[in-house]
Amino acid sequence: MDQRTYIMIKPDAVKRGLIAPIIQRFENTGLVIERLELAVLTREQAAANYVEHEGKPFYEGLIEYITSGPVVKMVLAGPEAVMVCRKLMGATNPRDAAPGTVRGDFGLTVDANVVHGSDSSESARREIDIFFGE
Ligand code: IDP
Ligand code: MG
Repeated sequence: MDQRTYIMIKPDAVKRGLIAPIIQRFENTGLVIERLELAVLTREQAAANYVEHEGKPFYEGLIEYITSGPVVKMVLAGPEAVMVCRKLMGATNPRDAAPGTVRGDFGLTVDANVVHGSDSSESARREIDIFFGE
């Protein structure tokens, strides 16, 4: 059965001109892009997306960073979409991410790690509502 996931190309990657090669990686999986939009996140959207990290040392920097410029918001759909995308993204810290993954190939630091992707089907529903709800 098809599953949906929320994927976001973060501001560092947009600024570096990496939108096309990153979208290519996701398209290569066979998943279907259902929604696609360039936008600057509001602070409210950023806080809602990262609510689980509130209070952590990196939280303020994360909110500042993710609202610092345009991102590409996407909904991808297909079999095991959440797991397929998390595998493709690689580890949170690009230094630990395997070559061939998006973070491994395009990222360098944990605070600017190129992409966001939902970590479960539940998170995906919540995040799609935050970013594409009315
Ligand atoms: P994920 O993006 O792989 O799901 P999470 O642990 O959910 O990783 O963290 C969310 C985001 O917060 C990461 O993508 C990264 O940008 C940032 N982050 C996580 N841990 C750190 C840290 O130790 N220092 C700075 N930023 C961090
Ligand atoms: Mg996460």
